[in-house]
Amino acid sequence: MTAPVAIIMGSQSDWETMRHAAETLTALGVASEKHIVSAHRTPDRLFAFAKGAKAAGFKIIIAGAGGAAHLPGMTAALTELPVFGVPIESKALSGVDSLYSIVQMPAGIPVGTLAIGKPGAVNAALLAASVLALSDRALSGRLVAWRKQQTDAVAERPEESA
Ligand code: RP5
Repeated sequence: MTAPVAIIMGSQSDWETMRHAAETLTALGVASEKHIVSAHRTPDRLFAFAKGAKAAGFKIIIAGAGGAAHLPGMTAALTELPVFGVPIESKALSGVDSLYSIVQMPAGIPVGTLAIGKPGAVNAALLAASVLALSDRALSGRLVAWRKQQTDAVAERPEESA
């Protein structure tokens, strides 16, 4: 059976960020498939992947890319599946270039854009899990438990150093 979530990224160098999406999904018991799909370097692979994603059984695509980050938008143009974009923190412009490239989609082709870097990767996974949980009661329960654990881990007062 195909995993419900596909995590795609423009380069091997994006994995250090995108692994946080994969790890968060794993913690929630959601399977994911990971692929390197570059809009610039492997455009044919992008077309084949995005065109076939729905028929392959994926429900949600998380796409991470940096710099002139066309991957999430191009993917969204080629599939009706929900696409969540994660702007990778680039060296030259700290990911602002990635963010602007992903977030400012013209009306008609949506990309749900998350924060730059690791927070965006984690939140893309949580958002994907929330959508899947609408039709998966067990996952919904795991999501509630995950949030409770996060809440319980917050101390009431800061530890003061001696
Ligand atoms: C983008 O170019 C990738 O998503 C990556 O964030 C960026 C740099 O890629 P590498 O030069 O590290 O392969 O397409």
